[in-house]
Amino acid sequence: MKASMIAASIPALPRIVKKNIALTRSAKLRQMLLSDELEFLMEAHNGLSARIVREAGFSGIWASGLSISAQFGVRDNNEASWTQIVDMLEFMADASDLPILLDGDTGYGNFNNMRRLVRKLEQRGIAGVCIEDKQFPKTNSFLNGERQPLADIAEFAGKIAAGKDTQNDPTFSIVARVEALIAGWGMDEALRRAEAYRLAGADAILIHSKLSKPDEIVTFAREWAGRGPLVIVPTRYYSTPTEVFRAAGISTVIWANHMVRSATSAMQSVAREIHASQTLVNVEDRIVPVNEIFRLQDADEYSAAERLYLGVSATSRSAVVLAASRGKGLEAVTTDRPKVMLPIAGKPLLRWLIDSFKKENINDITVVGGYRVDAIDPAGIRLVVNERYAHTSELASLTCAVDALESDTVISYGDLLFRSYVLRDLVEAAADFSVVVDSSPTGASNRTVRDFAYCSRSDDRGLFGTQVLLKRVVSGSEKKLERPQATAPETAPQGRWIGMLNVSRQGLVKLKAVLGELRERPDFDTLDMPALLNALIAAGAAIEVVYVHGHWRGVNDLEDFRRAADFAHAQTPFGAAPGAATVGTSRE
Ligand code: SPV
Ligand code: MG
Repeated sequence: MKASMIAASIPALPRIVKKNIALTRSAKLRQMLLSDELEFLMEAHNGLSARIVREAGFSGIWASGLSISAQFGVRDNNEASWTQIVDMLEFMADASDLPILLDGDTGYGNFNNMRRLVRKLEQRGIAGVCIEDKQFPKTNSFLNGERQPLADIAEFAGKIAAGKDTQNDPTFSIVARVEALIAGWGMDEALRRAEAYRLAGADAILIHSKLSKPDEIVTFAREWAGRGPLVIVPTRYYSTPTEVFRAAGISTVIWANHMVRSATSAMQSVAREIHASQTLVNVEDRIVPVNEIFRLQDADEYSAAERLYLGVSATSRSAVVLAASRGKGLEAVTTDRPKVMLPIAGKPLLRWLIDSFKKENINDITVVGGYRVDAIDPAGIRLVVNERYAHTSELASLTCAVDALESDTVISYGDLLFRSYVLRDLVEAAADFSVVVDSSPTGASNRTVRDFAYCSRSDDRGLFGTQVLLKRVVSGSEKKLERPQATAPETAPQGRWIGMLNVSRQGLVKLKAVLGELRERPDFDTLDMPALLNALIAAGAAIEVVYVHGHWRGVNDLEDFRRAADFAHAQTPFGAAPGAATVGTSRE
């Protein structure tokens, strides 16, 4: 019977007209095959390319056998096992919610292998499989296609029927690929096979051609006369206007290998360039930044989940350490290093601070260096530089670090030593802003007095849980210049701000805004951390006070430096430091 006569006896195919309803992936692929519009499947070969295809706007993915083999570095001859292919499909299905049509070669064996394949594909959310009527193991159709033996029609029809009988989801699609034109068997054979496969239950026919013109495809489509959806792969007749496919009544076009080919040409030129020039500088601006890879991997979702399941204090904290200054009063010992690299009881001041952060599980640590930044040991930190350190103050340094911050953050002077609980109590404070204030008598445990803290209540150490707010901080230099305003509690301050501020993720938004406003001021380069705290308070921020009573040290002059060693020894485990005899001899 001629194909056109069969067509006349077949009722019109049902059309799924409703779009935008929540469909499974299989239903979406079936809808694409049956829709009146010309649809497109784009090749992908791994999770990353599947994500890129989705973001480009495609509605479905062709999991190309050629491309998946190629990205494994093997030939398109069933050298990769079918389970390796299915493993890759799992990554693709996870990375993209698009329907995926697997290029299932010959079904990887006989009807029985086909049944198992269909079960495994359904389990992994794959929308359909295309099988071709060649013999296992196959060879790519464009490699000596005419020499490749075709499958027996009845055997192949049985394989299709076995697949259809196996699928659980009625919308899972099996596309039968006719290789008769590739193998040089002619149009009649192609039509005969397509019809047999349709009758065996195939949901669509893929008619393949290796000519550079679409003639065979157009003829086939005319003879086929709408008996079922037709799928084509115009790799060879690529210059054909897409309108020709529409006019021919094609259902779906597969762009079959263009992701792996474009990736290959990009990789070849970048590899060549880096090899020849022995530098990255020529390619950096011509390839995606690493952050784009993070975005495609959905790194933000991981961070959000981390906050949810590990708790905000677990790994999502950052710290910024202001360490740009040489240290006034310490010139004699800082010719070759900044203050933070002064050795205290055998290790640099900065390392004491970093170790304290790490103990609190704060691992994302940015240190802002300036003076002799080359002498700062960068191990375990992100080092940024305030190039204008000689002419600027603390807020200019903070600005160098703050834009990159997104999680809860401790901002700290670089010259602090403290007992562990001081940092722990600070990060455990629930407020958006919290500061550590030392309520011990001014000057008692620190010779150099700087940031006076005026608070809503003085430290009543018997009253745990009472919230105390910071009202104003007056820094040493500021105190000389201006008196606390009339609204601030007069007379004695309630303590001293030790130089540590904790800011929540939400608080960070406000801090960035206030810092942005301060940057507009002509005197910005002279502003210090107390100026920021006062500006935050003026902008309505509630800054909670965490009182301590001693138990910390700042290093501001040679005498502080000398005494710091005693304090540090007292923080060292028993038996670990020979000089630990000073434990308990002072208030620290
Ligand atoms: C594939 O993409 O692996 C295909 C299409 O099967 S083709 O390479 O044109 O045969
Ligand atoms: Mg293939």
